[in-house]
Amino acid sequence: MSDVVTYTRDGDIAVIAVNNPPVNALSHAVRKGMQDALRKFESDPEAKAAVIVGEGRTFMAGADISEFGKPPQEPWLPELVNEIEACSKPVVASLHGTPLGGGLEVALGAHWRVAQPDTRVGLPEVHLGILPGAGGTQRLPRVAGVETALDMITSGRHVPAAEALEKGIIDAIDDSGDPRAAGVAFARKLLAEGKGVRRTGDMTAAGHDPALFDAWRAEMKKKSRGQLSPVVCVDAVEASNLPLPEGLKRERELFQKLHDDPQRAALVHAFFAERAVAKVPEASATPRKLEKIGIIGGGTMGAGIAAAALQAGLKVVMVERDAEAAARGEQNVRRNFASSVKKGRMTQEQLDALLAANFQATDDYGALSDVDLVIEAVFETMAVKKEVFAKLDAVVPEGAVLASNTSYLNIDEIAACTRRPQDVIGLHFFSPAHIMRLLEVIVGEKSAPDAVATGFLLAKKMKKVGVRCGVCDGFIGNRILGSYMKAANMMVEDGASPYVIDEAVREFGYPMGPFQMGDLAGLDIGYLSRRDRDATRDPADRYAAGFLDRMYEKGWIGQKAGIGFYDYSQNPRSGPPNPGVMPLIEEERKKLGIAPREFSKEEIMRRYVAATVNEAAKVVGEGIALRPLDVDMVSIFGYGYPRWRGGPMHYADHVGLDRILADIREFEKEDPRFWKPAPLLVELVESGRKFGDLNNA
Ligand code: T1G
Ligand code: NAD
Repeated sequence: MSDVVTYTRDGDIAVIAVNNPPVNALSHAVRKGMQDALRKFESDPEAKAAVIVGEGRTFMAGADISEFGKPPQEPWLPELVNEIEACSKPVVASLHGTPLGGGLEVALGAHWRVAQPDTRVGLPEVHLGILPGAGGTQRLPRVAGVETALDMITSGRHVPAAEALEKGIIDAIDDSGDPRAAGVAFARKLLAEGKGVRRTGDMTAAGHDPALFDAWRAEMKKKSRGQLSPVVCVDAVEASNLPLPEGLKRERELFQKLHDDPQRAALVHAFFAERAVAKVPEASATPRKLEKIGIIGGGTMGAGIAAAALQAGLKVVMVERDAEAAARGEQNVRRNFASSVKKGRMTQEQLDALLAANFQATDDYGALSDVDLVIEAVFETMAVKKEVFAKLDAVVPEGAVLASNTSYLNIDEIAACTRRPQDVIGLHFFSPAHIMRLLEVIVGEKSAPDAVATGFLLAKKMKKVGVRCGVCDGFIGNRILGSYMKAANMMVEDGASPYVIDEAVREFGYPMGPFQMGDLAGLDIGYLSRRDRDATRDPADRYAAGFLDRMYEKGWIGQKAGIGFYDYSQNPRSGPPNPGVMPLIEEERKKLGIAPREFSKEEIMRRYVAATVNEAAKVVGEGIALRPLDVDMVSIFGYGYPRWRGGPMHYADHVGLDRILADIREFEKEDPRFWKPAPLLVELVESGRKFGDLNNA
């Protein structure tokens, strides 16, 4: 037998145990070991039934994703699952942890399934740009019906054991806490009841209706904004009314089509990158205690951060300027929980109890005397930040971590106004902070490794994706945003319509275009930050924001004013173009003496991508971001970058760095200052390397 699969017998029950930490991925060695064990079971006269079980924290959590793109090795998973199903003696899958993807497909190939109460089953392949390729699209509809299969396979959601039992995916729940014993007991009970094999393939998938599939396909097309797998998953489930062998053949064709599409590589890159971002130099440091946090400021961000902290089980003390503002801060926190109460995820009583037990709003900085970490989220001016940090330095316990949620300001300058710069970091959340998953962890010159590690611990507790950033203006995300926004503004001045730019960017896969996003965040924020920089802006740099200043002066600042680039008078969240914008832009062009020209959507995206990648290459080249994958995660989790493109750096590798550099060199002729190629990009092109080569550095 192999070292990852064992075959033992408990009386007349064979036990096939998989032990391939950390998640029993169905690697080649596991598949081979299982096939050998199955064949031993079939030929073992003493064994009347078999149990398949996973050792450690979970049943098999799927195929080994790290094998994707490599030459497939026999036995293939679909064949192994067919072999399990074809066994002449009953096979029980005993589930615990997260039987996902190929793991659940193995279980669906087995004749019976028993699970521990906290088991969560699912077919999340859609998130990897593929579909369940070992029979899941054919066997799940047979045990649970077409509608459930469509829901689970297109959403990839993890289904708790109780619901799986109700839906017929599993046959029983065992709360012994011992999957091996549970499987053996269940198999014994089967034999005692004279029950034998029960092949899923022989069952019929209930609920087939062509109209249902058309409706799901249309819905997936709308929701997936260009991602292929959700739509193709529907096509695969539709084949489950065919005899199993034909359905499996159809599934294989569709699987291969998705497997060979660049979206698969992009989504697999995103899967591993999402886990790699936590691998930072400070990860070996022991985080400090983290049970109670302070939040300074109860506005948009302070209240969002407080809600995220409370959801993560932390105690929160919010400090505002005065009692009235503190009360307003509490109301803002309550508002952030409103949709959870409305959707029944929690009751009003539970919310009241949570706030009573774990939340305090005050204007007394003294209330921070026992916090482990404090996050400042007050007005974005250096003077106010310094005043607050000086106060914190006086009241917060020694050893606590002091963090700022500043969007742009210099963390080292803020730290310098305390006696403990080693305890100061930046924690840059994204609005709404209780929903957005990105958290930029800013490491100052003097930040201690365990202070940084505490920032990452907070990210983990809040189920956020923490990304390490060095100190620079705008850190990773806002700095790169500044570059592609400037490219968009320059195109508007030169003749492009902001509405066509928004359309092109949406068609690329973003949820919204740059001018829609400006309206959402508020054009006043950009205006105030430009005024902040008037004194330091180099007059040689193109300004390209005159039309935005004119809009600000007219009060067209976006959703919060009901009018911006779009008119929100009918709907606070979306509306038709504001008819006053184009005449205003044409007026600005005249003033600047610019003869407008045509921009195709193709050119718009070449410039948008080039500006993004060029600035991102500077951010990586300067060490602000540790690796290109960190930029990809910031863009995906904080700026709506389409995950199925893998992030701007992965996408740049896909397009070809030489092509992007060629574009930049072409644009450089118009503006050698803005379009100066990033040294790292030039170096990679000259050495024939890719951003991806730097991800394992
Ligand atoms: N293959 C390879 N490595 C995997 C893996 C997998 N399937 N799942 C996890 N890992 C690694 C992961 O990279 C990390 O490594 C470590 O395990 C712990 O993971 C034919 C083809 C199971 C819910 O999509 O959703 O089957 O960073 O940090 O938060 O239809 O991992 O420590 O070096 O995420 O406790 C379908 C993917 C595959 C499940 C555990 N299966 N995994 O979460 O730990 S496609 C999936 C997860 C398929 C068939 C097709 C989660 C988890 P490292 P972790 P976690
Ligand atoms: P906001 O105006 O909504 O809230 C700021 C709050 O700070 C106000 O309630 C104010 O009363 C309080 N405050 C001001 N001075 C104080 C003091 N000395 N002591 C205690 N409280 C004080 O602003 P916001 O949008 O929540 O932004 C806060 C910070 O977060 C800024 O640095 C901003 O750049 C940053 N940020 C904002 C966003 C966003 O999208 N709004 C995103 C990321 C980061």
